[in-house]
Amino acid sequence: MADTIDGGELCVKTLKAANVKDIFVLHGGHLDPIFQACLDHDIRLIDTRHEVAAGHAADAYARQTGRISVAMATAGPGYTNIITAITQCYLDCTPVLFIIGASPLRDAERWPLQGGIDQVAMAKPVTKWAMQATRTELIPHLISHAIHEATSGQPGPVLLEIPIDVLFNQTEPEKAPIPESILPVASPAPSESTLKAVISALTLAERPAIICGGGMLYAKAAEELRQFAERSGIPVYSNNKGRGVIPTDHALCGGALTNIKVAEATGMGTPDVVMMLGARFGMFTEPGMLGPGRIPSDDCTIIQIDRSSAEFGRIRPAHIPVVADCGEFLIALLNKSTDTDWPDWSEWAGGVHGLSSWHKHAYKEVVKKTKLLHPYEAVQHIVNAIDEDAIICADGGEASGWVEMVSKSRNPGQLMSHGYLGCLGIGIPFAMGAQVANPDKRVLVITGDGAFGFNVQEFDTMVRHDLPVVTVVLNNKAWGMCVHGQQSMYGGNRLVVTTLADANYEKVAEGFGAYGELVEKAEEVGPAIKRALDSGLPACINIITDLEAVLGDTSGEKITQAKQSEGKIAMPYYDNLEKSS
Ligand SMILES: Cc1ncc(C[n+]2csc(CCOP(=O)(O)OP(=O)(O)O)c2C)c(N)n1
Repeated sequence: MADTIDGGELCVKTLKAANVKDIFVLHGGHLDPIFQACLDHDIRLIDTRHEVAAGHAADAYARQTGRISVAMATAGPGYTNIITAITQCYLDCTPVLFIIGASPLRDAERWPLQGGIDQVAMAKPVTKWAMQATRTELIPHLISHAIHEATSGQPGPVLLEIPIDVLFNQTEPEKAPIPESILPVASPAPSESTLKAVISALTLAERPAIICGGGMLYAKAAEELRQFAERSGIPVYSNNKGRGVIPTDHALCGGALTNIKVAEATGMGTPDVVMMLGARFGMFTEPGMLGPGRIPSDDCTIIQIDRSSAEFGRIRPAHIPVVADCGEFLIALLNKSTDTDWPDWSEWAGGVHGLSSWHKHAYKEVVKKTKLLHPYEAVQHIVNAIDEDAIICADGGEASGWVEMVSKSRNPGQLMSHGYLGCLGIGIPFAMGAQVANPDKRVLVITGDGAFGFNVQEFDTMVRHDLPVVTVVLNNKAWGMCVHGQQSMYGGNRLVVTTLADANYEKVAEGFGAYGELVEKAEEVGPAIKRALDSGLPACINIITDLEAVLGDTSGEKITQAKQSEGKIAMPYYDNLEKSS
């Protein structure tokens, strides 16, 4: 009989062709042929204690490496558990291949174990592409197609469901050719005329700005961006995903998008021409949780560079829409602008950078007034105790806000935080993915105590896989952002389902074999972080912080406005409602 190959081996050999080295999984017998083949083909399996953690870790791994990343979950509950992670990849445009087990094709409509649901249909609204493998020999083709879908155009998650009978089945190798390599699709570059229009619009500006988003993370063009910013003198803002494309202490770094509102409030004015590099308009630019008013203002000229035309005209008109990869665009722009005579914007750019650390002055006195440690001060001590290249994963309601404000970034991907899903629990899994992708870097999680609870079981994964991530809990014994929201909306005596227990989280971590410490005083934070890093183990530092400390952005101001105005109704997180007459 001729040699045969099973679906698992086909799967793994195809993933090798795409240079996949690590896969995040939680076991299910439906997928065993894949796991067995990984043993033979030198692919590392990082097995987690909850499927959502495998999915989030794969998400972080893709953000860190800029390459396709892979997560697997078994049929039925394994799949339903991982859907949150798929959804986050979808909203944040992360290229992850999810391979999902399924009950036998043969047993459709017979109520088989972990079956009876249309998994592909469930995936369609939250993936770029979702498909079922109906024949074993189709597996290599479907995987390479899936990877191209995930990584080309606007990146995003893809899902391949492989029913157990299709995976265990065997075929002759010549019926299922495996591609030699699966190379990234060439990225689109801008045309000459577009570049001319971009340069001309920028040179006419009085207060130009560049806004970077996730597109810059995958473009791997931080160096080109820095060169262009320095050559033109245009300051650079970025959202969470684009952070670090220019170092936070660079004289042209404007920091977070919310700083545009700070510039407006100080009378400095806001940008009149912005160049959006792989950044979208949406919750980070529109009125709502981040305060009233739009970023940038309505009369601003918008140059928008994105790999997908679907973003143009969404919410805001793009005056110069450019379908291009941000890296290709910046290279072409640098070449085209060697002789450009850029106006002198140094006063504006200096002001923009100066305001990026507004919080240092704003919180200097505030931190002295809380009875317990203020989270702003706690994060300052953490940041001062770690090396400049450490990766920080922020999680929690207000906790992540403090981290975004205080932490410094020298490189893209150095801070990973919440995106459009606003999903608590990402911190620890993100850190696991980042640590696997960067074995030589130190990785920390800074999280609220509420968010910490979602994936605390992953200390087991970190211990087993030697991932020395340091997790710091900012423990205010509450769902802090929710408490503060209820206080503003309903008054302090109307708190409901928003408080938490006084738990020894460091002891939970110790129970898994990790290093743990409890910290209550400011001066203890730095030394405790250093001891945790030196332990070489996964670690948990439980810092007691003051619930009285409220993050400036929390809806208070907006709610007060609504309360004072007849025609408005306040809602948390979104713009106020207009009362219907
Ligand atoms: C998975 C998920 N569940 C619920 C929420 C709603 N939510 C947003 S912020 C928040 C409180 C977070 O509390 P914690 O993590 O302790 O951070 P803190 O605000 O106290 O800093 C909650 C419950 C969410 N965003 N995600």
